[in-house]
Amino acid sequence: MITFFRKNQKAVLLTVLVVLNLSVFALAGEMKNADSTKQNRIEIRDFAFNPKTITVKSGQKITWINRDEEPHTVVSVEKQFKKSSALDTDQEFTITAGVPGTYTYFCSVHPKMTGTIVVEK
Ligand SMILES: [Cu+2]
Repeated sequence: MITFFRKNQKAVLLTVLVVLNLSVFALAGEMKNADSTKQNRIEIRDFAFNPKTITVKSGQKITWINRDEEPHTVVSVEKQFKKSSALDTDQEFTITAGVPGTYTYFCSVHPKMTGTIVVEK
């Protein structure tokens, strides 16, 4: 029995390596999938939009979430999208990116808070 294992040690090792490799590929595939369906999320934290600038494709959704204890809003400077209501803690606001271009926005409660959305085709 021991001899059998010794003889087959290489084969077992190879099998383990192949299985590990497959899992790595599966993981990479999943990560790729996650990327193609990635959500464009902007966190509002410490009186700032994070990321401050985001690039999305036209038709994609963009979601803000307020992580502060203060209410914040999301208002397009040039009214390129509907403005949000005052977002409470952990409340979200979602828009769909429209025509390509650069949209700037701010928080109407704290106008120094600004952000930019770059919409690509
Ligand atoms: Cu604010």
